[in-house]
Amino acid sequence: MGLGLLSHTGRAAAATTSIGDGARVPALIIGSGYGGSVAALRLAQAGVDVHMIEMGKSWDTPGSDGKIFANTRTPDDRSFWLRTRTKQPLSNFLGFPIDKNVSRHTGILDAEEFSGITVYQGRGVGGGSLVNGGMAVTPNRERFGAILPSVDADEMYDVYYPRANAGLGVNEIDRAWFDTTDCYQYARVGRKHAERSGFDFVYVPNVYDFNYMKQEAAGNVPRSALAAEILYGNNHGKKSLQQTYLAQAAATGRVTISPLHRVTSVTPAPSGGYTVTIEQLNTGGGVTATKTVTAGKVFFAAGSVGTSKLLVKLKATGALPGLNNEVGKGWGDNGNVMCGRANHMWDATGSLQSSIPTVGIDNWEEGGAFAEVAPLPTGIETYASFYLSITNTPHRAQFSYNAGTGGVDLNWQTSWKQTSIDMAKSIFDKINRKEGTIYRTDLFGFYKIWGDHLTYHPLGGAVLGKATDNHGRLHGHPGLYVIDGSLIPGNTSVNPFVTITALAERNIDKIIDTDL
Ligand code: FAE
Repeated sequence: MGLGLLSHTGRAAAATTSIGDGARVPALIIGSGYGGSVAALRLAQAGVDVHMIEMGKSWDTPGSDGKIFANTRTPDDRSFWLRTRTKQPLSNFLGFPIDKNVSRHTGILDAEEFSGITVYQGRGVGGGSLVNGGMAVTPNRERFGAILPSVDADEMYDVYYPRANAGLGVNEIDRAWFDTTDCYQYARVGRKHAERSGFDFVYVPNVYDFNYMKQEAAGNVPRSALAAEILYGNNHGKKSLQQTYLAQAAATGRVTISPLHRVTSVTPAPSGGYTVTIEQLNTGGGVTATKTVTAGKVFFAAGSVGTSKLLVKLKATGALPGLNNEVGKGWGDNGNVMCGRANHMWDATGSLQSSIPTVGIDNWEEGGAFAEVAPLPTGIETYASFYLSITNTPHRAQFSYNAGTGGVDLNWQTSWKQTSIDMAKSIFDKINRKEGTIYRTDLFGFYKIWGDHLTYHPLGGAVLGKATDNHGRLHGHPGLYVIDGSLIPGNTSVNPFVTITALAERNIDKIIDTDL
């Protein structure tokens, strides 16, 4: 495709394989999201052969409709991880439930349920980058000390945030186009209301290629952001990790990936290194083989929930007895809470909405909330403004092993979301007063205002400087590292993936310098 634009035909072919039983690898990475992809690329560039184990699919083959990914209006078996009924984050529309039956498949979005909270996560080569909104936010420097107090902020802002933004292919929307295009009318209404109430309104960079989006709007290329694609993948335009870090990693010739393989155990090997137990899955979720591999070094990059669950279980069952008591602690939801507002008829938000959010309302200092103006790409005029707020919640939960079920529980409490709701209300109560508008009550159930049952941003569980040293080396077991969102203690004040990527860049630099 010309113009340097992205389409699935330009998707980088990651070197996928099926790891052999009994294989020996110098470095094994569990998971292929942000942390895992950074580690894979930098280790490979340093001359280390890397094998990545990813429980989800490789997402490189079109389905019967000719597309790799389904859109948000017509979810199908590609959309959810091993469910027979969809569990859409917005469960209702005009009060009516919109979930539907699908066949059980290793689909792209996992709605993982713990008591009190549903945690949404991406499944597949590329992890969360497959399903997320692409909002690429570097937190305000003044707030960084509260996020990761033990990390040198100068180094992060001078070296690692710029490196992460470059590696991720972050770009900014053309403001003149934003001001005129139909597909951001909803965001302009959000801007007008925020500014009339005196809030700081910010433009947020993204990894979606805005030049491609302009071409979509002009009718020159197949639509993706303008065809309601986001939560279940983008067929075009989005620079997810397969097009960025993983494409570069594949180009080194040193990185192979085993999709549909799930790590279940890591334990010290008698001959040095670690014995890793891996289940191979079919697309129905069944286990077709169990393999044992030996790895010199193991990087936990299974995401905050995946890494925490593994470490907590491995400590409790004695597979990794040296792990300390910080493992499983410090987990947070980044204060996520959703809501909608009902606008007046003169504030139509448009029937064509880009699924890629690109603006936000910043009331962090005064009210503890940063709200992204999110799309509702239903294809019809809804007169609704929709928001995902990130709030300064103090609540942190802990994972623990449940010997009865053999699973790992999380002690999150539903009532903890009230703090986040109060912080979000610091923005939306004021806007509603000013505009003479009300909250929508039909998006999360029958007469329910707040989407307070979920998070898109799980963080923590193996916190930097607690479960690990200041660079992600797990205490008690040399050669084991954590390199994903579980290092971050529950909150980043903004959307998290740029910080996860930058921190991974910082840590792998140190590890390559000193441990290899
Ligand atoms: P992650 O990307 O989750 O990767 C972990 C990988 O490990 C996954 O591919 C798993 O399938 C795999 N895995 C787990 N357990 C195992 C196992 N036992 N064996 C093998 N593989 C395993 O981790 N963030 C932003 O900054 N901006 C946004 O706009 C944004 N929007 C979002 C929208 C949605 C709907 C969701 C769900 C998330 C969004 N996020 C956003 C959050 C972001 O995607 C998330 O913080 C990162 O993906 C986390 O990166 P990690 O590397 O920690």
